[in-house]
Amino acid sequence: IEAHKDLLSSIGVDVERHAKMMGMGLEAYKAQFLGQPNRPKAMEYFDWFMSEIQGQRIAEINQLRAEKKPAVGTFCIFVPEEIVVGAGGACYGLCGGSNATIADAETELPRNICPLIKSAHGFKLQRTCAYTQSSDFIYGETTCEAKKKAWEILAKHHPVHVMNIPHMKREKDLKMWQEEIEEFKEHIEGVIEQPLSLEAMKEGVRKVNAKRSALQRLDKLRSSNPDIMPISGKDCLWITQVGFMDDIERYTAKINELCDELEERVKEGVSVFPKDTPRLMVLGTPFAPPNWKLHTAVENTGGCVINEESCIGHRYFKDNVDIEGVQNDDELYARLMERYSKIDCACFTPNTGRIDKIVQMYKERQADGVIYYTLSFCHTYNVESHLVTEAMAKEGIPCLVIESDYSPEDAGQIKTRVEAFLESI
Ligand code: BJ8
Repeated sequence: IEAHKDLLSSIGVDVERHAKMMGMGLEAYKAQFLGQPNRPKAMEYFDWFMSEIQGQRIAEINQLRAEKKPAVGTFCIFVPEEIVVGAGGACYGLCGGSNATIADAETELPRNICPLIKSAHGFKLQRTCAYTQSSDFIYGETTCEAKKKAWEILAKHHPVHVMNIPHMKREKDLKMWQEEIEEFKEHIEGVIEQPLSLEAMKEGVRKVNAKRSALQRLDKLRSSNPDIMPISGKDCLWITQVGFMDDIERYTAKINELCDELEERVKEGVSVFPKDTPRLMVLGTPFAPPNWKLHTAVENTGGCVINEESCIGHRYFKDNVDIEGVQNDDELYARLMERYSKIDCACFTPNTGRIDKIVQMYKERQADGVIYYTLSFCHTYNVESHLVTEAMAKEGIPCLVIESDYSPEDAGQIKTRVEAFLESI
């Protein structure tokens, strides 16, 4: 970061406060990640990324901007990154996982809303997220009530566009959704000041499909063999988090390198956890970095996380976009809409497909239990937990529900509850 001080200052980052924040983040990373036993060698790259998360990567993004390529910040996996990547730009997740910005956010937002929204808002007020500061605009969406209204306040501080995501998936809703994707493309054309060709967009789809395929490969390797867990759940969570920030081609190559190593580990029977370790799936709201609290609690108390049914997880990479036979822009928008409307966020009603998927994933992975995790005040996931836990009980699947925020105060209590849960399964 020291090497990029001038750049950070030129994009409006509060350099001093930012350095303190990064210092805390690095310490937390060192304490929670580096001491894990027998980590794969390929994790070195992801450790390096942590050290350059607000340094070299920010320089790369700003280099793209200097070349008139778009830099788009998001808080949701509904934003079609294929179009940004097709335009040669970067589409990334913004900071929103830290408790350290919440007090500032509460000067403008109510206390009793989701910590993710408050944290992100606080990062903007403090000017301590170099990704936010580097973005041409933030692309918001109308998924939950709190986000939808918070964009109006965030727009006082940074350019914001909002994508209207429907809450049902009827034909008329999907038609509107497709139009929103087209409008998004027009915004990107506004940044690059030239039309974006069909071929460029298809190239964007190919690159994002390759990234998702690599993550699908990792998901299989970490969870398919009940006796061999070749990598920790916490490392996999971090790897997925990195995917929301890193250069797409470098990242895809690094995931595939890691997967080659994990394949060898599986062949040789190398596991980072003992054979009878309870294997858990985590369901629910996203884990924005540095929110590693739940994974740390599970893996420090004798369990292992084998999958995140989350937007920083399986929901993000489970489906690719099929562009076979696409002849024109409208057909491409339709294929993007088809893919994005498969996302089973709790903002939809009804959302029964999510429950069927959870049961199927649980059986395929031969898991031993699930933890339903929601951020406090996330009404959609909190309410939907009733339907999910009911379905889990019907299937005989052990389930623990945890609601938490970003404060460190409940870490001990979560650990105790996880410990008791692990003993019971
Ligand atoms: S597709 S889960 S990333 S909206 S901000 S809904 S936690 S109260 S992030 Fe999400 Fe897109 Fe859906 Fe996924 Fe709840 Fe908080 Fe709202 Fe949140």
